[in-house]
Amino acid sequence: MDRMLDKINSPESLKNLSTAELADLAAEIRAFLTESVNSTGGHLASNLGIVELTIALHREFNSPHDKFIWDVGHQSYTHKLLTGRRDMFRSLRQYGGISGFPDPVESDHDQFCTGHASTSISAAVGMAIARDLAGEDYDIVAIIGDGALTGGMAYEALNHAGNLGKKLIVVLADNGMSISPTVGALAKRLNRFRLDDKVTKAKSRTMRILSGSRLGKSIDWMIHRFTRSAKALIMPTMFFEELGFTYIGPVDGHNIAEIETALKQARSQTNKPAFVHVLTTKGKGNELAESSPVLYHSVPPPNGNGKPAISYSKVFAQTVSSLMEQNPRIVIITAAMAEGNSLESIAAKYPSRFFDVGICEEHAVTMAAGLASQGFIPVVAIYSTFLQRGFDQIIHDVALQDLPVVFAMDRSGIVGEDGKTHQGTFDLAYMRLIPNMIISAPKDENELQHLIATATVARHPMAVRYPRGDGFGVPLDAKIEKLEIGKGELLKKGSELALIAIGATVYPCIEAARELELKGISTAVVNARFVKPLDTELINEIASQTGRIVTVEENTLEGGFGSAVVEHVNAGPASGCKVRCIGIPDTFVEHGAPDLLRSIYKLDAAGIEQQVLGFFPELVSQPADRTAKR
Ligand SMILES: Cc1ncc(C[n+]2csc(CCOP(=O)(O)OP(=O)(O)O)c2C)c(N)n1
Repeated sequence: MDRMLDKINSPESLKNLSTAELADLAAEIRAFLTESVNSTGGHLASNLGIVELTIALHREFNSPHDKFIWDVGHQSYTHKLLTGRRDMFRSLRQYGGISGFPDPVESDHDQFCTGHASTSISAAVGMAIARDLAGEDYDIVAIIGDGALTGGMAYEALNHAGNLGKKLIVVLADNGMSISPTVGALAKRLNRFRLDDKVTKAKSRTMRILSGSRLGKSIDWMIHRFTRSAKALIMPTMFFEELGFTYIGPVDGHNIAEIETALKQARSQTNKPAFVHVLTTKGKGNELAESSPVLYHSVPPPNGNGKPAISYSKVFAQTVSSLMEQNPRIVIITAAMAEGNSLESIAAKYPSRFFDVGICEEHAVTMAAGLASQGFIPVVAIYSTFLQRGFDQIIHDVALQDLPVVFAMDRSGIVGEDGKTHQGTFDLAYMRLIPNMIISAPKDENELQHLIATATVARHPMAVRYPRGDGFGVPLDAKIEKLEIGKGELLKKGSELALIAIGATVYPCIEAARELELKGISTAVVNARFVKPLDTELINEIASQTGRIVTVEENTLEGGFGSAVVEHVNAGPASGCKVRCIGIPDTFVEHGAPDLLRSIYKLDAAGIEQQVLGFFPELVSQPADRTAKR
C-alpha cells in the first residue's frame, strides 16, 4: 500500500489533507520514526510526542517564510521528515549524514542551531526585533518543552518579550517530562492541570462543539472570562498573562484540529506575544516509549563491540555513593541529567543530599558555592558541554572564593552522534584560565575513582573530566585513595621522544609508543593526570631527557593542555625541547561515531603515530644513526 508519508516532500503537501488522512499520516510518521531511530539511535520518545503538533505547525504556518525555533532541537525529527529530508534518515546522526538537531546548514527550514536547552525564546525575540526593524512580515514560533522551560534563559526571554510588545508565538510542548519528570514549582503547577484530566477533556469537547460559530465564540469568551480567575488558582495562566503574553490553552496536543485553532488564535495577535500551551504525551503511540519515557528519551545506536566494561558514569556514581557514606557533608547536584550521570541509586539512597535542579547549570554552580561556603562538599555532576553555561558562576561564585566544589565533567572530549552542539571539547581550556582551579583527567575508570576521592578532600575547586561511555575494562581497586595533586606518572621510559597524554588519550599513546618502538624510536609515555597544576618537575625531567615532547589531548588545542605544556617548557630550564601538540583543531566537531571521529581527527593510536612521525621526520630518516647513539 502507498504510504502517505512518501508523498510529503514539503510542508505544502500537508495543506489539503483531510482529517482522516492527517491521522493516517501521524501514524505513519510514528512507525517510520520508531523503525528509523531503532536502527540509527537517536531521540525517540520526545519525537513521538510531538507528531501532531509538528503537522499542525506546518499546516498553519509557511516555513521557511515563517520561522520555527525548536528548543533543544532533539524533537525536530518530524519537522525534518516534513521538510524534504525523509530519505536521509538512514544517515541520521552519522558522519556526513543529517544531524539529530536543527541546523541551518542542513536546510532552509532550520532557522537556528539548537542543542542546549532554553535558548529558543531569546532567539525568537531577536528575530522578531530584526523582522520589525527590517519592515518585514512573517511569524516566528519558538517551540519549547516543559523541561527546557526550567532553564533561566527561558524566563529572561519571557520577561523581556512580554514587555516588548512584538508579535511572537511561544508554544509550550508540555509532556510533564524533562528526561526524568520535570522538577520545580512551575512544573508542579502545570502538572496539577494535567492531572485534572476531566477539566482538560471537558474544555476540549466544548471547544470542538463551539468552534466556528459566532455564538460559540462569544460563549467561549464568556467561559474564558468566567474560568480565568478559577483557573488561575490551579494553573499558571496568570503567570504568563502577567508577563504580557496572551495565554491560549491548554490544548490536546494529539488533536490536530484543536492545535490549529489555538495556533490561529495566536497568529491573530498583533503587537503582543502569544503563549500556546499544548499538552502532549511523551512516547505517544509506542507502548514501550509511552510507559518508559525515561528509557526511550534517547535510544543508543545498535552496539557491535560488546566489550565487558563499566561506564565512566557508573564508576563515578559508585565512587560518590561510597564517599557519601563515609562523609555526611558530601552532597550531589545534577542539572536534569540524573540518568545520564547514573545517579538514580544515589537519589534513592540519599534523597536529602541529592539535588536535581532542572536544566539550570548556572543555578547548580552557584548553589554549590553556597553549600561550600557553609562547610559542605558539593559534587556538581554536569556534562562538559552543558557546564559551559556555568562559566561565570564557576569564576565568580566558586573560584573567586576558592570554594571546595567538585566539578564532575562527564561526556568530556568527543561525544559522537549528538554532534557539534554537544562535543565536550572545550573544558580543559575554559577551566584552565580560572585561578584556584585544579583540573584533572583520569587515564581510565579506575583512576577516576581516585581522582573523585581526591577532589572531595582537595579544599579548592577541582574539576575531574572523563569521557562518555565505557571505560577500558581495567579492574577497579577496592580501596579508593587520595592522589597527590599536581603529580603525573611516567608509564614508560624513552630517550628520543615523550608522549605526554591527558585522560583517555593515555592508552592510545601507549599503543602508539609501541608502534614507534617497532620503528626503532625510543618513546616515553607520561600520564599527566593533572592539567593544573602541571607536574612541572616531571615535564622538566622528561624534556631534558628526550628533547622532544608531543602532548595529546581530546580537547581544543586553543588554550588546552598542550598550550599549558608549551608555555611551561618555553619558560623553563628545558626551553630547547621541541614541543608539538595533538588535539582538536580550532573547529566545531561534527556528528558521527566517536571512533570514526577520533580516526578522522587523528586522535587514535594510528593517528597519533602518524602525526608524531610528521612532526619529527628526522626520527624516521636516520634510524641507523640513532640506534648507534643509544
Ligand atoms: C543546557 C542543557 N542542559 C541539559 C541538556 C540535556 N537535555 C536534553 S533534552 C533534555 C530534556 C528536555 O525536556 P523537554 O524540554 O521537556 O523536552 P522533551 O524531551 O520532554 O520533549 C535535557 C535535560 C541540554 N540539552 N541542554
